[in-house]
Amino acid sequence: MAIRVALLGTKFMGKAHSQAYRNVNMYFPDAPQVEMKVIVGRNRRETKTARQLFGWQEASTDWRATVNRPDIDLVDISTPGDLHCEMAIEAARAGKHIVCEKPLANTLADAKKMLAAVEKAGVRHLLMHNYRRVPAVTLARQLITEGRLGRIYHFRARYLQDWAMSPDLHLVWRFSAASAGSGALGDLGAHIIDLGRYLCGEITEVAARLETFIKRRPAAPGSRQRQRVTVDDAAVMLARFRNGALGTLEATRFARGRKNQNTFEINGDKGSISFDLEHLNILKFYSVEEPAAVQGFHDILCVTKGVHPYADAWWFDGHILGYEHTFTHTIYDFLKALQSRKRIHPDFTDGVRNQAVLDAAARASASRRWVAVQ
Ligand code: SOE
Repeated sequence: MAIRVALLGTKFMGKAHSQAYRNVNMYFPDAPQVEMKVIVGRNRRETKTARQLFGWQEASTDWRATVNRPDIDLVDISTPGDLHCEMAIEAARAGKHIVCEKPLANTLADAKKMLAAVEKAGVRHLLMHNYRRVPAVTLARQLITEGRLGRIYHFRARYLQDWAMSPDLHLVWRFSAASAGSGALGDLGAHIIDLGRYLCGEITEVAARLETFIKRRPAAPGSRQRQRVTVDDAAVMLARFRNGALGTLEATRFARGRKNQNTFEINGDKGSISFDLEHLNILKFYSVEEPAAVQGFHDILCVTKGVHPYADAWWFDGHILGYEHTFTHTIYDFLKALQSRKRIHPDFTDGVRNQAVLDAAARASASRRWVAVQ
């Protein structure tokens, strides 16, 4: 039987998730089919347009009624962070499986409540960190798990954007702690924290510095009234992993020219890997196991069928993939996990752990000390 989905959210992430459900139906016939039942937004007209464009059967402005409908199996929360907790708790109580955008919540306390709710209800839960399912990143994890890098010493990650640099940009929800929880830290830092945990294991301690470069912004587009920005524009972190590795993580909305650059390098005693989202089909790999004469970072083009993760579903060998495929892969794995009842990663447990690192980073910045991750 098809899995009947309700999507809460009509904006950027709503669009990405909608496309993922459509793609799974089209390209992954081994997954349970999805029925795209209802899309929910705040604004009636925008939601109707999104319904039509994204391919949903119905549009609604009442998320609570939708979540409680008996003909919905899975609730996808793609809204700003301040709604995640209430929506997830309601969906769990109604017995629905849940997909939730990152970061899981705006506070560690809310993230824990969400985890408790899904565990109590016995429903399945996925936290959408799409970058785990870039094939090159999945391959990176395989190489590390196989011991090809040996003991890991360094995780060095940067997530850079520049959209917030104009002081004339008004106070959108992403600049408000009440709606977004934090700024670059939770929006971008959460991704590289998640990648760090996925690839190198748990983070036990952090030192950090958050900075808000533009402290007041127009209250509305073109307004002369300025209101306080209550989140960070940039966050830099030092981290220590449980396995002894050291991490440096930088997340900023103030890297002029960088639109969405998400990169990491990992160094181990037997090899290194390096990834850059702007060249997402490639994983760079260096191995001391190669003959000395040919040692060097080389490019692995991660789109070979039968070899690379997810390649079988798409095109001929070497026909490259993009940003949107990462959401499709994540939703595909979740649907397969629902079918097989296997655990999916990242789930709300990962969400709580990621949130604990975000929380520790904020406390470390405020106290100017190293802080243990709770
Ligand atoms: C905006 O900064 C944003 O869309 C994030 O919210 C996403 O999580 C990130 O992957 C791309 O940038």
